[in-house]
Amino acid sequence: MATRRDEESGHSTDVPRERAIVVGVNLPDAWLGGKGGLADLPELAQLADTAGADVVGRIEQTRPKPESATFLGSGKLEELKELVAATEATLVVFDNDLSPAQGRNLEKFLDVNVLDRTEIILDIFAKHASSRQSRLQVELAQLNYLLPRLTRLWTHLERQAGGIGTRGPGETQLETDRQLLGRRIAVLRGELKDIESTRRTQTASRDEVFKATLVGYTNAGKSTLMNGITQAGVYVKDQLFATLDATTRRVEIDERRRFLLTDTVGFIRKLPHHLVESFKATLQEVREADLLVHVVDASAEDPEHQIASVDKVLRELAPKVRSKETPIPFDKPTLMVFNKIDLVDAELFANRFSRLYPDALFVSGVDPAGGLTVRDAILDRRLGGEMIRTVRLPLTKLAALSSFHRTQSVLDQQFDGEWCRATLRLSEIELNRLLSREGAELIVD
Ligand SMILES: Nc1nc2c(ncn2[C@@H]2O[C@H](COP(=O)(O)OP(=O)(O)OP(=O)(O)O)[C@@H](O)[C@H]2O)c(=O)[nH]1
Ligand SMILES: [Mg+2]
Repeated sequence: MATRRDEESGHSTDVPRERAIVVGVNLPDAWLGGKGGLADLPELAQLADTAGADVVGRIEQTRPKPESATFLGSGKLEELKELVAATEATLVVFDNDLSPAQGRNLEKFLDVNVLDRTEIILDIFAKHASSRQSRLQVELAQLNYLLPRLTRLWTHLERQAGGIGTRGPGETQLETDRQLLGRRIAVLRGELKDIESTRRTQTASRDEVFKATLVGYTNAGKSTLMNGITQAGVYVKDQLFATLDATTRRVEIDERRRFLLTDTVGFIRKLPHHLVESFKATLQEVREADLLVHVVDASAEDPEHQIASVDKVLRELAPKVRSKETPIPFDKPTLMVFNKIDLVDAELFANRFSRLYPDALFVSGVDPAGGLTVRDAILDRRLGGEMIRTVRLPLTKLAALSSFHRTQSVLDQQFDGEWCRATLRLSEIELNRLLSREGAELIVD
């Protein structure tokens, strides 16, 4: 059997590659409140490969709804069993999420490990987590996922210890009961909170500086662009979820032309909810950004689908911003960047997408000029489009006006009790920043 050295985690053990069959059930879009839709077997195969399995077979089925006990219908299930035998598969991976009972039934019938989409993504995250923060975040996501599935985990581990899907806290939590798991979850939450508050103290002094944050589908080329713009030396690899930790670097050409750029974890279609929850601290970078730089892989089979998936995750994050930190809902300014343009017919592609996204950039991150184009566009957005607006600001936040005073951009200022009313010359981004971060309110005359 093929072996592979686990370079990312630095472990020197040779991990045998599993042999996987990928299975997808196409369901009507509306099934289970929008959780249906078409399966994406090429992407699932990429996920399986990143997790450490060679894909030896594929099965796809279209159904009006899943079979309740086994997800697949009985005919397809027989076909799958035969394929498992013929290919000597050790693992079956479903693109759909399985209930604990479905997983158990399938494993019993097929006599191999069965994982669903969430489990395989959690496994990749476990494998790639290297910082203390990302390890805690992954463990929290895994425990939240395992809690309702403890019984299944037991039978699963009895069959084969150490395979895909059993990495991480699985082994160490084997003897524990639900209560113990609950306690561990509370400890993890506490530790993550501590890390987050330390990070906040460290970044408080950066508040004056403009923040741009790279977001996008996994493998779109965010880290490549980050390196092109900042020489940060971030890990780049042709695999899914290469980056799990947010990295921030300062870009400074001169005193006015400067900003902070942050590289973040990639998104994916149907990102497991446990991960979004656990990675809140990492995704905080997205909430704090003045400008989102949405990187899209132009060579992807369906770039629009990827854009929609990223927007969906961003929207999931947004309500939390609105309820707590931001009294006024707002859309974050976004710069669309179509990357890997060297892999497609550039003219044809730009023609098609510039109609939908008139301000988008079309670049190649592996070409140094690509990074520079994105850098200059960020600076344009930072400095361009000034307007005059009046805001009401709590007196405790007066410091937020100091940069406007320095650049003679405060046109009028009046005090009224606990509030200051100021008329400012500012960019859209600066306005959003006052509204979202400083508790300012826009006064519409
Ligand atoms: N041909 C080509 N390849 C690119 C380009 N940009 C990035 N790549 C390649 O695409 C792969 C993924 O790049 P990354 O920068 O790691 O992508 P990412 O968005 O950071 O991915 P995650 O961290 O996994 O979410 C790497 O193999 C890069 O070398 C580009 O403009 N052209
Ligand atoms: Mg990356």
